[in-house]
Amino acid sequence: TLKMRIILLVAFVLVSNFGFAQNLNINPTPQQFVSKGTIKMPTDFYIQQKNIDTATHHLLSTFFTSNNTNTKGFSIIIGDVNSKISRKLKRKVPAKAESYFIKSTDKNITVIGRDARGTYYGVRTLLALLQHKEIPLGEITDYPDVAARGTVEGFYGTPWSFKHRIRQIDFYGENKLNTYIYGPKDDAYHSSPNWRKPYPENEAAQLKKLIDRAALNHVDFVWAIHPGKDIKWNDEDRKNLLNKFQLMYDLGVRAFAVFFDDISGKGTNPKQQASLLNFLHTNFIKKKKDVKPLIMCPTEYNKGWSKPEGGYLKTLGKELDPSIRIMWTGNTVVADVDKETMNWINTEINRKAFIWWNFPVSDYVRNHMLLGPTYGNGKDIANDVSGFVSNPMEHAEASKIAIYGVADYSWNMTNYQPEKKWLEALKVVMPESYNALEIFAKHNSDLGPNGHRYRRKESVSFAPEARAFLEDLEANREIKNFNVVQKEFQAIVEASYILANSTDNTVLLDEIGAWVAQFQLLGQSGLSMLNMHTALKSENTKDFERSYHALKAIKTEMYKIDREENQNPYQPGIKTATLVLAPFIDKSFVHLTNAYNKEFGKNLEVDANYNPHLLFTNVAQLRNQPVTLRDRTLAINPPLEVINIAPKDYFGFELSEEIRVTKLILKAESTTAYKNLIVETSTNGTNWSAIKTSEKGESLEASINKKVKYIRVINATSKVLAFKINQFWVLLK
Ligand code: 14T
Repeated sequence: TLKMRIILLVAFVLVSNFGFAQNLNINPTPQQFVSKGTIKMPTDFYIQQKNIDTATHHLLSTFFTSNNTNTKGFSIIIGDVNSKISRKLKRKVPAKAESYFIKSTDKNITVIGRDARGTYYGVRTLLALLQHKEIPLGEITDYPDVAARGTVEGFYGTPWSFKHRIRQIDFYGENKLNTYIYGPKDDAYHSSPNWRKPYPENEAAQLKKLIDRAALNHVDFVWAIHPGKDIKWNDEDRKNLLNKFQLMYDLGVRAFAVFFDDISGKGTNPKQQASLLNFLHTNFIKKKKDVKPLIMCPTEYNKGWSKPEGGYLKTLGKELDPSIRIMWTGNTVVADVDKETMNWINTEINRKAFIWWNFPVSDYVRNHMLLGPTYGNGKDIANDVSGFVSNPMEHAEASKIAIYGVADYSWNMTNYQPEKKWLEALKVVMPESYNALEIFAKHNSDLGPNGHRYRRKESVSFAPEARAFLEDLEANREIKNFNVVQKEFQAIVEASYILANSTDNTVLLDEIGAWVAQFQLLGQSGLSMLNMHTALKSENTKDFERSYHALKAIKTEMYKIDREENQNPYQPGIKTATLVLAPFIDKSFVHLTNAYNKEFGKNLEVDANYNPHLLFTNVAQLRNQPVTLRDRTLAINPPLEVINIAPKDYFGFELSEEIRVTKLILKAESTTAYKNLIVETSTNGTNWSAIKTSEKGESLEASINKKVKYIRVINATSKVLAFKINQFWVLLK
């Protein structure tokens, strides 16, 4: 019957769609495709370009050369909705910005874009279709869910190099990302006081190259300025801003942002901020005609910091020109966003927020590599955001794993599949060694404890194995999954060798090399741990002690890497597999050594190498800050934000027992608070005695030499003190 035939046909189309999607690695995933078989790949093509821009022309020239094109070849027609192309086909192009439609038959392929960028994206997809032995026939109808998609180079730390930025921009073009917001915290000409000055000639020349490269990839190079630290709300600074924008315009910038994050004082006034932005909108953006609407990052850029009583966000929402886009990181500084997040902020600001997603940025956990999948954001917020950009790691190439996912999520949200895209991304960044990279990346995803309390899953498939192993071990049972665990450690060691000697992405290897070395040692230590178990079972003390000492030696080597590589002042060192693998090996090691000591009356040292001391504070902003012990130095991981210390507020340490402390150092961003702070010690947490302090250079110092259980710095005045803590540590005897 006819009904039957329709059902069969529908079923066929669905099934073939599925196969079509699986075989073609098109990132982001097209919204719609109807596939009707394939034809053999032609050798020659006849390209008819109707109305295409420089970028698309350039892109075509990367594939179609004089070697594979001539007028007798297979016809490819490329244009936009204003070109002379069949009206019937043009009607199929979605009425959305950046959309395109492709029809491929056994006679020809037609690519039609809604606008110049849509045509460019259509050609991107076309070139992906031509990567295989056969051309899939059918129709692709495609458009982005989110208008602005990409990254914001907005992290603290070493800005990306020129070479890395070029690679990033090319990558964005390849993955249909259209936005690169340039706002590195450590570019002097982006922030105070030099934002008023032109870039030096050589820097300007490099920026120009990046801007041109962005244009060639249909990426908006959004140049951001961060003037709030010292801006004066007067005509002179308005002129300074206009002047700097004009200089950047002359370099080719056609999209601008103004950041008011991470500032205090006069610059935070929302009325002034709105008035300034409206001024720029009227006197620059509108006048130029070829410049995109402004993007602004508010001072209260997350819900946790917003003070509804102050009306900051509502003022922006009311007063800012409706075209100006407002950035938002979510409920906290580092957060995933969902429908509820969007409903709240969009009501406050009277428009769709532009999401600044603080992942995979690692500037507050610099000893970690964040290589896991992109996940956690709601898949139903496409219509609630005006943009979605990721703030990446200072490791540009390694960040591509996450960015690849961001490209798909922001283009085709409802169909987004985190794990699938993660595996694809690994293949894209390491076309040869991706299997090794997968082993490395799946164990290097979490951030460890941190002040923002943002965590990622890690070692997901191995975690239950580790748990089962430990349960058997501790119950003194036979370990049922010994072989599984052994295989994993073996794979870790082997993957590390493969990565360390891989040649398919040496740029990536430069970034992750120290972590790979650490990972290899960790895997090796796991194998030694397993040997300890085997030797203990067969009562082979010689083997046991060799593996025991080997494991300790490996730990020493890991310690050395941690002390030598990546020595930044914030979170120095190299940490690997900290969520599951490392604690698993440690726990097993302790258990096995104790069991051995007991059984054979030995006294091998069990060194659990963890920090037994605690943070001691009543300051909410500091409560979740990790505390680290390196050698004999006990330190707070300094947060990036300004800390408000109310009268009688304090921060310091509670030691595990009474220990002799010799020295305390506080380094704040400004030294003005020092005279208002008192250093105190106590043995019981109730009775305190003050210690004499002195200012030495930039820091506040106290020499102590006393056995104490508590030590703290306290605000002894009746005023709130506000300062950034750059360093805070005590030296233990
Ligand atoms: F502007 C923002 F939306 C934003 O997130 N700013 C910074 C960003 O540059 C940084 O990379 C990110 C992660 O550390 O978080 C913001 O930085 C902070 C975070 C704080 F908690 C700056 C000050 C803070 F207090």
